[in-house]
Amino acid sequence: MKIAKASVIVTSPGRNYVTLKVETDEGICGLGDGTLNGRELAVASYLTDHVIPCILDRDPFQTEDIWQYLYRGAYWRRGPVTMSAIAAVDVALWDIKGKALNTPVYNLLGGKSRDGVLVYGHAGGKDVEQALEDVARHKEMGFKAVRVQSGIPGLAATYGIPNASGRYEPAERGLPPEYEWSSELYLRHVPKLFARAREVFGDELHLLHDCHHRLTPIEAARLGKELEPFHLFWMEDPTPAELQESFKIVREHTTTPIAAGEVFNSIWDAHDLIRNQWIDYLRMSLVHGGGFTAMKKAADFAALYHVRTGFHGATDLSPVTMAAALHFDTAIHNFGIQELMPHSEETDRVFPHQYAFRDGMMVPGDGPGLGVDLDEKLAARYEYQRAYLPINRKLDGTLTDW
Ligand code: CS2
Ligand code: MG
Repeated sequence: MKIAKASVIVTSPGRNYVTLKVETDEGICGLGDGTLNGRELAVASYLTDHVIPCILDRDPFQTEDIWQYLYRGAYWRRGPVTMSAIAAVDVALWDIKGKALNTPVYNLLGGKSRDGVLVYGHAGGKDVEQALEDVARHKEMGFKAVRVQSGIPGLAATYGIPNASGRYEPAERGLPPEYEWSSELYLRHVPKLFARAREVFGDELHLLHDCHHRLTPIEAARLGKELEPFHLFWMEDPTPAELQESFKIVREHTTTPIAAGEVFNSIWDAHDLIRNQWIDYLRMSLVHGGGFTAMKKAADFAALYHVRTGFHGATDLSPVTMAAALHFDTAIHNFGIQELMPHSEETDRVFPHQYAFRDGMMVPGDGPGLGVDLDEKLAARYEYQRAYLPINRKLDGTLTDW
């Protein structure tokens, strides 16, 4: 079997997605996601102009060799654009393998290790009580794990809080909006949020929180320590991770579990974090981490150090990545949890899929390949729309981490 054709489809059913469709000479099609939020067209061009010409006529079963060819062969290694493009190819080829062998992708990754994948949903509100109402709504829907974010008294708007439409979307159309930030106000507020959450919901519900890379290591250490009585499932991205050793400071002060990695694109971004056991959960995703071929190795490496996976699953990762993640989560031994931010109905219509949510868990479906499709006619109706993540400034105007 040979790769006969490959094309990139950019569509915007509510938000932008970049999808690679690979077709073989035997008529089998595979899909891969190459969406990089706010930088989508760079990946589309990388694929169309530089990658597709190099993969035509190759054997789609040779995922290891093709991965190495695109990674080592390019000379310029790593980076989110490169790795998202490699992931799109890799995931599409695994989809083809599954379809050619008439088996779900999880069977190619080791088979089922569990019946369902534990997922966490996003609860948010402009203040504590509104956030708790949203937690209650998630509990009613069946969620066993919920991430909780709330507005901070004294700050006009902050990360993860639903907008006027009632949804929180990571990216807004037009140029980047600006949010304001104060670590002081945030640190004062968050322990109160979780104290109330435990008071109202008791001990059983898993609670998570995302700090979104905004604290210094010692501030993160303080927060982790103050959250200890509320037994969080994890505290995410407590501090930026370029300097991996800063996690040592956080780790040495607190037993609150730590998750990091949604912005990583290579295992080298997490090498020290893992081998020093400074984190508990690796958030790298299949789309930004280079696909199944790379992430299987990353997960196996993490397993040696008791680190489990907790893949990124915000709406800017397309249903193709969600399907791929669920196959991966079903198969690997050191799975921890999967993020689930449901896509809009428009997006789900463009990407019909087999995966489903049942009683706080997700299942990938048992059809061949990934079990996700792309309705190209419908996709063509939604043109690309420029959109960006917000940027963040301290109260004195200094640009800070988003
Ligand atoms: C977030 C995301 O889901 C998460 O944990 O941090 O909302 C993130 O900001 C976006 O996916 C970035 O594209
Ligand atoms: Mg996050």
